[in-house]
Amino acid sequence: MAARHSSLLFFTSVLALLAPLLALDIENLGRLKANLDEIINLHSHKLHSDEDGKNTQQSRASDPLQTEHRSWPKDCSEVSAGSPSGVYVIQPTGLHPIVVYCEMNATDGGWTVIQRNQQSTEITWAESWSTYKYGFGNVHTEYWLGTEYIHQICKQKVYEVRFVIWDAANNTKFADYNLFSLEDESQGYRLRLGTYSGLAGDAMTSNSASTVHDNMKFSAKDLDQDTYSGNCASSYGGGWWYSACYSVRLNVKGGITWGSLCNGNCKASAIFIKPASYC
Ligand SMILES: [Ca+2]
Repeated sequence: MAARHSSLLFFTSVLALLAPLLALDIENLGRLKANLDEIINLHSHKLHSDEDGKNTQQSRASDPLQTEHRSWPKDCSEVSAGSPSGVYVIQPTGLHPIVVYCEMNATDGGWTVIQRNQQSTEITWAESWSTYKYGFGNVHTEYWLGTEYIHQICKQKVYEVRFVIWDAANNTKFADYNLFSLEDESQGYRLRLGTYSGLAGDAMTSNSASTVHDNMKFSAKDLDQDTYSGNCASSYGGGWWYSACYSVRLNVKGGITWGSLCNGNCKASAIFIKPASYC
């Protein structure tokens, strides 16, 4: 008991010493307004590492970051079952560690939350291409994880997506697509969706070419890649996979729209992804 206590004590001091290094290594910590002490898998991860004994301490001292990010989950589906929803560090292949909100309660859990918004948000969402690329907002409330990070996560495996829409009466509706991927930046982060199921309506693959989102490139106010003569992102606010212009608009301050389910008066939205269950 005493040994365990001193080990914990030792560990707490190592954590304090390493905190600034870890903070630097987590690429989007500041951008998403997360604090180290609220990251659920930071503490447990470190305690676990410490059980390896003094050799761990040695290697951590010489190369702490190398030791630390060996075993971060690649997305929230790798967070151990039964863990609570909240802020976690993940490390998609080839990237630095990043913080993200993991939704562990909804159907089967293990969802990586790439977007969350609500009607009363204080975020304007009218950000530049580069701000969308690396994410912004607040991981606890409304945020965009980052178009590049989303692309990198989805490169790892075959992913599915769940759009969660709280309609005008605050009922929760889902739109699931059994495939979800973004092409790389040179291809404009073009969106690729699979087959729809759900009760929210198949608004992303609307049958009108002027309002469809599937197969569209991403546009921001300073990078117009839509199919409209004007600039949808400038006219309508946030960055999105605009055509000319939209049937779905989730990255916006007020006016959240999902097809005809809630046209400008949705209460909130979230976008969840995880590896497709049939893979
Ligand atoms: Ca245009």
